Amino acid sequence: SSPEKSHVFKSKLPTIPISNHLPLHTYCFENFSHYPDRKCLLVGNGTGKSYTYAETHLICRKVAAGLSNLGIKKGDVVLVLLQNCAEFVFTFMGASMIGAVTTAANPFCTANEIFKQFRASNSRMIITQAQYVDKLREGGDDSPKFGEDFSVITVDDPPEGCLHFSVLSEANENDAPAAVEIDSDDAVSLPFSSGTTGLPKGVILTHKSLITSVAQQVDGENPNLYLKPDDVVLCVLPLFHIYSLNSVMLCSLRAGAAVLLMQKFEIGSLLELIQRHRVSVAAVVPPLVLALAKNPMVDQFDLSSIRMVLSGAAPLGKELEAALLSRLPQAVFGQGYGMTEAGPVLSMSPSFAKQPLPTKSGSCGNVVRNAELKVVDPETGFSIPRNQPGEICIRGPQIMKGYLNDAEATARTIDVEGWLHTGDIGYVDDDDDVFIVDRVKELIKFKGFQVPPAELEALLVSHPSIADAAVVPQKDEAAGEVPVAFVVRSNGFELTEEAVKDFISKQVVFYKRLHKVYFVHAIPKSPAGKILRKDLRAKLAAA
Ligand code: AYL
Repeated sequence: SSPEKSHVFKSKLPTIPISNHLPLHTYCFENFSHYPDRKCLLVGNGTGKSYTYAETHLICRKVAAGLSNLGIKKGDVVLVLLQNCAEFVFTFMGASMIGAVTTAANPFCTANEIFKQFRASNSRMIITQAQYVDKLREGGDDSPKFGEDFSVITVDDPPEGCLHFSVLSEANENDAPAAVEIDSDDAVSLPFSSGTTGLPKGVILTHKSLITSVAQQVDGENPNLYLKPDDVVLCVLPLFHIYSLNSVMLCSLRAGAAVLLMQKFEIGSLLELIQRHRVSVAAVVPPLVLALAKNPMVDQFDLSSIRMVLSGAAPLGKELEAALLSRLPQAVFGQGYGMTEAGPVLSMSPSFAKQPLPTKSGSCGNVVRNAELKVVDPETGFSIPRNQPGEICIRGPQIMKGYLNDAEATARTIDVEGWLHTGDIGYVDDDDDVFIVDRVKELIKFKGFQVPPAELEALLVSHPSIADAAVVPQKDEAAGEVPVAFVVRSNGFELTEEAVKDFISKQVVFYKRLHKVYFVHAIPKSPAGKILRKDLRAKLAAA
């Protein structure tokens, strides 16, 4: 690791021209006039409803006009609180068309969590389902006020005080402002991520970042992720997470494939839908690989249409990969490695390419094209050669513009040379295969969902009987990792494990719940007061 030599890794695929000067919706719908009647969205909820490319594009334009009729302008933020549905796609693309920004959240979030994101993103409107509206009327005294600070649109029967989605989807498409100037550096999507440390922050993804990322996957004569026009791509992972939004929705639209929208994961209906719609490409996370590999129901269905399975968002064991392939012998399996801030994809299996290349089991594929990846020694900051683990860094036009209103966190994550530091430890081997071996950042991943320890720690110390607390990941067979807490009781207070768990579960979405509480006398800290998470993780591993 000498300072003179810099070790930078690039894709084996040639660099390609990328149309990242366009607005995102123009780029995604660039080719659809060649196939207006091809299926674009298939709604997998039993209604059998579907939309062709021409219909989808038209509704997106109507939604653009509808949003604009309701006062949404360029730069405004719309909060989408939806499970997967066609309206999610219409809203995202429609907002893009008028230069507005979509921030999406998990509808299972608590009112508090939703309002935090609402406020931080300065949202103007919430698009949701009727069942989540009551939650939006709650909120504390300082919460944004329903009907005053925001309007609510529901995609189903609107409860009192809400508008129906038809005010958007049935607007006159010609009402949209004629020429919205969109700069490629303007935000289009604002996912929230805690990054390497601290609380969730808005991640500014611009038209340029998302186009670049999609192009790195599906563009070029030899696309890295080869989606064909007759592909049916499974969209069961939530669109409010960047993995599904980017690698499923945007990539499919660009490539002209059909997207099969599934509201939520349930193994029986998933298998039935795969069989009925002849799903050919499945984007999954490790817990879903587990279900497909091990659930006995799988044998009762014909899954022979699946030609590609992409797993990402969390580490996947080799045994599980092997088990899946024995179930789906005709399919090509590979991983993608991403991080919201990175746009999100850093590396992708070359086995999905039009001219596929082999990759090793356990690897996350090769760095994407038109980008640079390096591995740095966390001590010295110098880049290091192949086969040695260090912190993965990525540079390219796909990475985020920065965190919203947080220059300090941005500067901590993207250095002056433009390298984004992931907080992941990994290495690149002799064949350019990327392997992730550890995580040095605070982040905990429950089934691929982000659990930011700092958020739970802040809640814990707000409890009158808790003097100090630290939250760390514990390995878990089904979820990958689960959050567990080390808690110091305040002097003289009684406090049970159950009470601590309940206190947290009332305030957070299900995947942030504590799975165990260990009472201790002190939290180990560095002289500067930083929690020594490594020590706590080691304590768990030893137990
Ligand atoms: P975030 N293997 C191991 N760890 C992974 C992997 C993987 N394949 N993918 C993601 N991670 C971890 O922001 C890693 O610690 O985005 C990374 O820093 O919710 C963190 O998850 C980022 O979590 C794709 C494939 C997107 C994957 C993604 C991941 C988006 C997850 C598009 O095609």
